[in-house]
Amino acid sequence: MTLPISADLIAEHNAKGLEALHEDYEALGRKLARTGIDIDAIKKRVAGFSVAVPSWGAGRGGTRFAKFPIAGEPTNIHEKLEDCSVINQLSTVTPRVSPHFPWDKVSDFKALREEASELGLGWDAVNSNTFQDQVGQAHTYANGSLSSQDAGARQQAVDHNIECIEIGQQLGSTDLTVWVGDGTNFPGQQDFARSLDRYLDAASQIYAALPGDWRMLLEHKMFEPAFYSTVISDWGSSILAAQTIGERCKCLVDLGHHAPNVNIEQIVARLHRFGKLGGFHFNDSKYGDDDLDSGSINPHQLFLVFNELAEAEANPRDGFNPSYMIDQSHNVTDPIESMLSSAEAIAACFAKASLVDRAALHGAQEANDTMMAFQALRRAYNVDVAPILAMARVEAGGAIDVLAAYRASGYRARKAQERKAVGLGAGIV
Ligand SMILES: [Mn+2]
Repeated sequence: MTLPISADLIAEHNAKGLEALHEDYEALGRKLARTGIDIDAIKKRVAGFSVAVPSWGAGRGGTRFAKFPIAGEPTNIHEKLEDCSVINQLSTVTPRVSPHFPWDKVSDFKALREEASELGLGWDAVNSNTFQDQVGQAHTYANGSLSSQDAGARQQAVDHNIECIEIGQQLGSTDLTVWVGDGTNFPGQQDFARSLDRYLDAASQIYAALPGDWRMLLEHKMFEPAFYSTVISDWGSSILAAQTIGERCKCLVDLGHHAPNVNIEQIVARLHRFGKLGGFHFNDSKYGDDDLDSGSINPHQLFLVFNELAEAEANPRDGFNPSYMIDQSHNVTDPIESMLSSAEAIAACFAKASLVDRAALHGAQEANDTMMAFQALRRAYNVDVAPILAMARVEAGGAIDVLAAYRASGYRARKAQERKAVGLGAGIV
């Protein structure tokens, strides 16, 4: 394995903070022990946690209006993998990359799998793209893809998704994530029932091509690019579709794809209750699908989502295997820094949810002791889990302070010398 950041640099960086980290870890350990929590057990749980990064997240995103590239940005999947490797090396919680096709298309996927493996990376869910036309394609998606009235466009979208599955098999993925931008901008533009019928029929054809150990994850989104109606607009449409399509068809929750102020943690619990919780796209949002960095706006919501996940894990019903991924648009930061910071925010909420005294919470719920039920959550949320995360990272070869180590590495400046410049252009994702 040849990793992009030298182990010496990380060790040198860690040497400066190791003594303070041990002090902080031991102090927190004593504090948690007073409430019967073994800090090493929490650290072990944290060490087992991981979240995938999207290949497209390695590049600068944009708004619907513009994109402002930075020097040293990746220009192809090979360079994106290298950047993803940096994120995993320092954070130790992002060992998988989620690719997007045709954006990440190469001629030899076996070689790409090897290349990733050399960088310490595996592959997460494969993402199809039927929300934009590709040069030379026979049918336009201007009026929809899986739900289009045009049978040719529907077939083309089905075929593309099946091709994504075939690519994913070569990479070693076992999930296909399907998000369609299908919808309308005008009342009356399409018939709500018939467009959903067409979607279900086409999606079922994709499902029929799914290998036995694969899952199909349906990602709903309330609006954008369509601003009046969207075919799979909410978790209700998503679970109905997943139930219609088949057992291994599950729902994927992108935190930014809901109406403002929707209780997402309750949606998580509902989806789990019916065996349809497939995965997450983590990001944060203030107004809509803002794709801001995870935990940057509403870290408490992220904690509450992980609290429901901890409940679900403890009570798995028909199984518990959600796929975790970051899905953000990094418009004003170095994407590597954003994903380092986000991975830490996500792991922190996972750790805090692990600290919740479930017996106390459930006891208070049973006794209708509202304040103590709330306090069971609040006590865990208030704990600064940074020493646990840092210790887990150090033990796995990562950095105590991920951002400081990244900046000390001079990685981006080095890439600015090596890589060709990314063009300007409209923003997407
Ligand atoms: Mn998403």
